[in-house]
Amino acid sequence: MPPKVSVVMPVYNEHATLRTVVERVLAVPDMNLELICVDDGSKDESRGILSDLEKQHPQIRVFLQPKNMGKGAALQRGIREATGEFVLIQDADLEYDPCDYPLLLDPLIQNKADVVYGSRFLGAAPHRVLYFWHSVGNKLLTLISNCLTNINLTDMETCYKAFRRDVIQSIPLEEHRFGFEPEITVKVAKRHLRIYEVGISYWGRTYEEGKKIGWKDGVRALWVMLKYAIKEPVSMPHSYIEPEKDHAMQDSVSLRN
Ligand SMILES: Nc1nc2c(ncn2[C@@H]2O[C@H](COP(=O)(O)OP(=O)(O)OP(=O)(O)O)[C@@H](O)[C@H]2O)c(=O)[nH]1
Ligand SMILES: [Mg+2]
Repeated sequence: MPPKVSVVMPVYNEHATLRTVVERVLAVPDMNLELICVDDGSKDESRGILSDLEKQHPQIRVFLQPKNMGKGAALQRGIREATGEFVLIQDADLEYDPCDYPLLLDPLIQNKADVVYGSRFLGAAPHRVLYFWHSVGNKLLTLISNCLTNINLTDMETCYKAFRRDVIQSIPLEEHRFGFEPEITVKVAKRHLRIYEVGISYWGRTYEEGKKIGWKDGVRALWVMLKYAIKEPVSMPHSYIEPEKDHAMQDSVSLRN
Protein backbone atom coordinates (compact mmCIF):
# COMPACT_ATOMS: atom_id res chain seq x y z
CA MET A 1 0.00 0.00 0.00
CA PRO A 2 1.55 3.38 -0.97
CA PRO A 3 1.91 5.98 1.83
CA LYS A 4 -1.22 8.04 2.48
CA VAL A 5 -1.24 11.52 0.98
CA SER A 6 -3.52 14.34 2.18
CA VAL A 7 -4.38 16.63 -0.71
CA VAL A 8 -5.54 20.00 0.67
CA MET A 9 -7.76 22.02 -1.67
CA PRO A 10 -8.84 25.60 -0.81
CA VAL A 11 -12.10 26.44 -2.63
CA TYR A 12 -13.56 29.88 -3.21
CA ASN A 13 -16.24 30.34 -5.87
CA GLU A 14 -14.89 27.56 -8.11
CA HIS A 15 -18.15 26.01 -9.38
CA ALA A 16 -16.86 26.06 -12.97
CA THR A 17 -13.85 23.82 -12.36
CA LEU A 18 -14.48 22.05 -9.03
CA ARG A 19 -15.97 18.77 -10.27
CA THR A 20 -13.33 18.36 -12.96
CA VAL A 21 -10.41 19.09 -10.68
CA VAL A 22 -11.73 16.68 -8.01
CA GLU A 23 -12.22 13.94 -10.65
CA ARG A 24 -8.66 14.50 -11.86
CA VAL A 25 -7.28 14.27 -8.33
CA LEU A 26 -9.17 11.04 -7.61
CA ALA A 27 -8.14 9.57 -10.98
CA VAL A 28 -4.39 9.69 -10.32
CA PRO A 29 -3.39 5.99 -10.42
CA ASP A 30 -1.75 4.06 -7.56
CA MET A 31 -2.49 6.68 -4.92
CA ASN A 32 -3.69 6.25 -1.36
CA LEU A 33 -5.17 9.68 -0.77
CA GLU A 34 -7.61 11.69 1.25
CA LEU A 35 -8.87 14.90 -0.36
CA ILE A 36 -9.50 17.67 2.17
CA CYS A 37 -11.61 20.42 0.60
CA VAL A 38 -11.94 23.65 2.58
CA ASP A 39 -14.67 25.93 1.30
CA ASP A 40 -13.76 29.53 2.00
CA GLY A 41 -17.24 31.07 2.23
CA SER A 42 -18.10 30.58 -1.46
CA LYS A 43 -21.12 32.48 -2.71
CA ASP A 44 -21.63 30.36 -5.85
CA GLU A 45 -22.67 26.66 -6.02
CA SER A 46 -19.30 25.37 -4.77
CA ARG A 47 -20.67 24.30 -1.35
CA GLY A 48 -23.48 22.24 -2.90
CA ILE A 49 -21.05 20.61 -5.33
CA LEU A 50 -18.69 19.73 -2.45
CA SER A 51 -21.50 18.22 -0.44
CA ASP A 52 -22.51 16.00 -3.44
CA LEU A 53 -18.90 14.98 -4.01
CA GLU A 54 -18.41 14.13 -0.33
CA LYS A 55 -21.41 11.78 -0.48
CA GLN A 56 -20.11 10.09 -3.65
CA HIS A 57 -16.48 9.60 -2.63
CA PRO A 58 -15.37 8.31 0.79
CA GLN A 59 -11.87 9.79 0.27
CA ILE A 60 -13.28 13.35 0.35
CA ARG A 61 -13.60 15.32 3.60
CA VAL A 62 -15.19 18.77 3.42
CA PHE A 63 -14.70 21.63 5.88
CA LEU A 64 -16.55 24.95 5.72
CA GLN A 65 -15.03 28.24 6.82
CA PRO A 66 -17.61 30.44 8.61
CA LYS A 67 -16.95 33.26 6.12
CA ASN A 68 -14.46 34.17 3.41
CA MET A 69 -11.12 34.32 5.23
CA GLY A 70 -8.58 33.85 2.41
CA LYS A 71 -6.53 31.06 0.83
CA GLY A 72 -3.96 31.01 3.66
CA ALA A 73 -6.63 30.55 6.35
CA ALA A 74 -8.27 27.77 4.30
CA LEU A 75 -4.90 26.03 3.96
CA GLN A 76 -4.25 26.33 7.70
CA ARG A 77 -7.56 24.58 8.36
CA GLY A 78 -6.90 21.84 5.82
CA ILE A 79 -3.34 21.22 7.02
CA ARG A 80 -4.58 20.89 10.62
CA GLU A 81 -7.07 18.23 9.52
CA ALA A 82 -4.56 16.21 7.44
CA THR A 83 -3.86 12.63 8.55
CA GLY A 84 -1.66 11.32 5.70
CA GLU A 85 2.10 10.84 5.77
CA PHE A 86 2.48 13.65 3.23
CA VAL A 87 0.49 16.83 2.52
CA LEU A 88 0.13 18.29 -0.96
CA ILE A 89 -1.57 21.59 -1.89
CA GLN A 90 -3.99 21.63 -4.85
CA ASP A 91 -5.82 24.75 -6.11
CA ALA A 92 -9.39 24.21 -7.27
CA ASP A 93 -8.88 25.77 -10.70
CA LEU A 94 -7.32 23.78 -13.53
CA GLU A 95 -3.94 25.51 -13.76
CA TYR A 96 -2.02 22.55 -12.29
CA ASP A 97 -2.25 18.88 -13.30
CA PRO A 98 -2.66 16.13 -10.65
CA CYS A 99 -0.82 13.77 -13.05
CA ASP A 100 2.31 15.47 -11.66
CA TYR A 101 1.71 14.05 -8.11
CA PRO A 102 4.08 11.07 -8.51
CA LEU A 103 6.88 13.46 -9.53
CA LEU A 104 6.22 15.72 -6.55
CA LEU A 105 5.94 12.89 -4.05
CA ASP A 106 8.95 10.86 -5.17
CA PRO A 107 11.65 12.80 -3.20
CA LEU A 108 9.43 12.61 -0.08
CA ILE A 109 8.76 8.88 -0.45
CA GLN A 110 12.48 8.24 -0.94
CA ASN A 111 13.07 10.23 2.26
CA LYS A 112 15.39 12.60 0.41
CA ALA A 113 13.17 15.65 0.99
CA ASP A 114 11.04 17.24 3.69
CA VAL A 115 9.51 19.71 1.23
CA VAL A 116 9.05 19.57 -2.58
CA TYR A 117 8.11 22.50 -4.83
CA GLY A 118 6.71 21.96 -8.33
CA SER A 119 8.39 24.52 -10.57
CA ARG A 120 6.68 26.03 -13.60
CA PHE A 121 10.05 27.23 -14.85
CA LEU A 122 11.87 23.88 -14.96
CA GLY A 123 11.66 20.81 -17.19
CA ALA A 124 10.21 19.79 -20.52
CA ALA A 125 6.52 19.47 -19.55
CA PRO A 126 4.03 21.75 -21.39
CA HIS A 127 3.72 25.31 -20.05
CA ARG A 128 1.13 27.65 -21.46
CA VAL A 129 2.70 30.80 -22.88
CA LEU A 130 1.11 33.73 -21.03
CA TYR A 131 1.91 37.18 -19.71
CA PHE A 132 5.55 38.30 -20.01
CA TRP A 133 5.36 40.82 -17.16
CA HIS A 134 3.80 38.19 -14.90
CA SER A 135 6.73 35.88 -15.47
CA VAL A 136 9.11 38.79 -14.76
CA GLY A 137 7.18 39.50 -11.53
CA ASN A 138 7.29 35.84 -10.51
CA LYS A 139 11.00 35.56 -11.20
CA LEU A 140 11.70 38.80 -9.35
CA LEU A 141 9.77 37.63 -6.28
CA THR A 142 11.63 34.30 -6.40
CA LEU A 143 14.97 36.14 -6.75
CA ILE A 144 14.25 38.37 -3.73
CA SER A 145 13.05 35.35 -1.74
CA ASN A 146 16.29 33.52 -2.63
CA CYS A 147 18.41 36.53 -1.60
CA LEU A 148 16.64 36.71 1.76
CA THR A 149 16.78 32.96 2.47
CA ASN A 150 19.92 31.80 0.61
CA ILE A 151 18.14 28.94 -1.14
CA ASN A 152 18.04 28.57 -4.95
CA LEU A 153 14.40 28.06 -5.90
CA THR A 154 13.15 28.77 -9.42
CA ASP A 155 9.44 29.22 -8.55
CA MET A 156 8.59 30.42 -5.05
CA GLU A 157 4.97 31.28 -5.91
CA THR A 158 4.02 27.84 -7.29
CA CYS A 159 0.84 26.36 -5.85
CA TYR A 160 2.24 22.80 -6.04
CA LYS A 161 4.03 22.34 -2.75
CA ALA A 162 4.27 19.01 -0.94
CA PHE A 163 5.47 18.36 2.60
CA ARG A 164 6.03 15.68 5.17
CA ARG A 165 2.98 16.05 7.37
CA ASP A 166 4.95 16.23 10.63
CA VAL A 167 7.01 19.05 9.12
CA ILE A 168 4.17 21.23 7.83
CA GLN A 169 2.06 20.67 10.94
CA SER A 170 4.98 21.78 13.14
CA ILE A 171 5.33 25.17 11.38
CA PRO A 172 3.02 27.88 12.80
CA LEU A 173 1.29 29.64 9.88
CA GLU A 174 -0.04 33.18 10.18
CA GLU A 175 -0.88 34.58 6.74
CA HIS A 176 -4.59 34.41 5.94
CA ARG A 177 -4.61 35.49 2.30
CA PHE A 178 -2.11 35.04 -0.54
CA GLY A 179 0.87 35.50 1.81
CA PHE A 180 1.02 31.72 2.30
CA GLU A 181 3.61 31.10 -0.45
CA PRO A 182 6.26 33.63 0.70
CA GLU A 183 5.57 32.84 4.38
CA ILE A 184 6.06 29.09 4.05
CA THR A 185 9.12 29.56 1.84
CA VAL A 186 10.91 31.76 4.38
CA LYS A 187 9.87 29.45 7.22
CA VAL A 188 11.09 26.21 5.59
CA ALA A 189 14.34 27.91 4.57
CA LYS A 190 14.94 29.20 8.12
CA ARG A 191 14.45 25.66 9.43
CA HIS A 192 17.13 24.26 7.10
CA LEU A 193 14.79 21.58 5.82
CA ARG A 194 15.65 19.43 2.81
CA ILE A 195 13.91 21.18 -0.10
CA TYR A 196 13.66 19.73 -3.63
CA GLU A 197 12.17 21.10 -6.84
CA VAL A 198 10.67 19.15 -9.73
CA GLY A 199 9.52 20.51 -13.12
CA ILE A 200 5.72 20.43 -13.53
CA SER A 201 3.34 21.31 -16.35
CA TYR A 202 1.34 24.55 -16.18
CA TRP A 203 -2.02 25.14 -17.82
CA GLY A 204 -2.37 28.81 -16.84
CA ARG A 205 -5.42 30.90 -17.61
CA THR A 206 -5.98 34.43 -18.84
CA TYR A 207 -7.86 37.19 -17.02
CA GLU A 208 -10.78 36.59 -19.43
CA GLU A 209 -10.77 32.93 -18.28
CA GLY A 210 -10.90 33.91 -14.60
CA LYS A 211 -7.37 34.76 -13.48
CA LYS A 212 -7.53 37.05 -10.45
CA ILE A 213 -4.03 37.62 -9.13
CA GLY A 214 -2.67 41.13 -9.75
CA TRP A 215 0.28 43.42 -9.05
CA LYS A 216 -1.02 44.26 -5.56
CA ASP A 217 -0.56 40.60 -4.59
CA GLY A 218 3.07 40.90 -5.70
CA VAL A 219 3.62 43.92 -3.44
CA ARG A 220 1.99 42.06 -0.56
CA ALA A 221 4.26 39.03 -1.20
CA LEU A 222 7.30 41.31 -0.97
CA TRP A 223 6.15 42.67 2.37
CA VAL A 224 5.44 39.16 3.74
CA MET A 225 8.90 37.93 2.70
CA LEU A 226 10.64 40.85 4.41
CA LYS A 227 8.53 40.45 7.54
CA TYR A 228 9.38 36.77 8.05
CA ALA A 229 12.97 37.15 6.90
CA ILE A 230 13.41 39.57 9.81
CA LYS A 231 11.23 38.05 12.50
CA GLU A 232 11.54 34.29 11.93
CA PRO A 233 14.43 32.80 13.93
CA VAL A 234 16.84 30.33 12.28
CA SER A 235 16.47 26.80 13.62
CA MET A 236 17.84 23.36 12.76
CA PRO A 237 15.69 20.28 12.18
CA HIS A 238 16.04 17.77 15.02
CA SER A 239 14.66 14.41 13.95
CA TYR A 240 13.69 14.82 10.32
CA ILE A 241 16.30 12.36 9.03
CA GLU A 242 15.36 8.83 10.01
CA PRO A 243 18.77 7.13 10.47
CA GLU A 244 17.72 3.60 9.51
CA LYS A 245 16.31 4.84 6.19
CA ASP A 246 19.11 7.17 5.22
CA HIS A 247 22.54 5.79 5.91
CA ALA A 248 24.05 7.48 2.85
CA MET A 249 23.03 10.91 4.09
CA GLN A 250 24.24 10.19 7.64
CA ASP A 251 27.62 9.07 6.23
CA SER A 252 28.02 12.19 4.15
CA VAL A 253 27.18 14.33 7.19
CA SER A 254 29.79 12.55 9.33
CA LEU A 255 32.41 12.81 6.54
CA ARG A 256 31.92 16.56 6.46
CA ASN A 257 32.40 16.87 10.24
N1 LIG B 1 -9.04 34.39 -5.00
C1 LIG B 1 -9.26 33.71 -3.87
N2 LIG B 1 -9.01 32.40 -3.88
C2 LIG B 1 -9.22 31.72 -2.74
C3 LIG B 1 -9.70 32.37 -1.58
N3 LIG B 1 -9.83 31.46 -0.62
C4 LIG B 1 -9.48 30.28 -1.16
N4 LIG B 1 -9.11 30.43 -2.46
C5 LIG B 1 -8.66 29.34 -3.35
O1 LIG B 1 -7.26 29.47 -3.48
C6 LIG B 1 -6.82 28.91 -4.72
C7 LIG B 1 -5.95 29.91 -5.46
O2 LIG B 1 -6.72 31.02 -5.83
P1 LIG B 1 -6.54 31.74 -7.25
O3 LIG B 1 -7.48 32.91 -7.28
O4 LIG B 1 -6.61 30.73 -8.34
O5 LIG B 1 -5.07 32.30 -7.09
P2 LIG B 1 -3.80 32.07 -7.97
O6 LIG B 1 -3.78 30.72 -8.60
O7 LIG B 1 -2.64 32.47 -7.12
O8 LIG B 1 -4.01 33.18 -9.03
P3 LIG B 1 -4.74 33.16 -10.43
O9 LIG B 1 -3.65 33.48 -11.35
O10 LIG B 1 -5.75 34.22 -10.29
O11 LIG B 1 -5.34 31.80 -10.68
C8 LIG B 1 -8.10 28.52 -5.48
O12 LIG B 1 -8.34 27.15 -5.29
C9 LIG B 1 -9.15 29.38 -4.79
O13 LIG B 1 -10.45 28.81 -4.90
C10 LIG B 1 -9.97 33.78 -1.59
O14 LIG B 1 -10.38 34.39 -0.62
N5 LIG B 1 -9.72 34.40 -2.77
MG1 LIG C 1 -5.13 29.87 -9.78
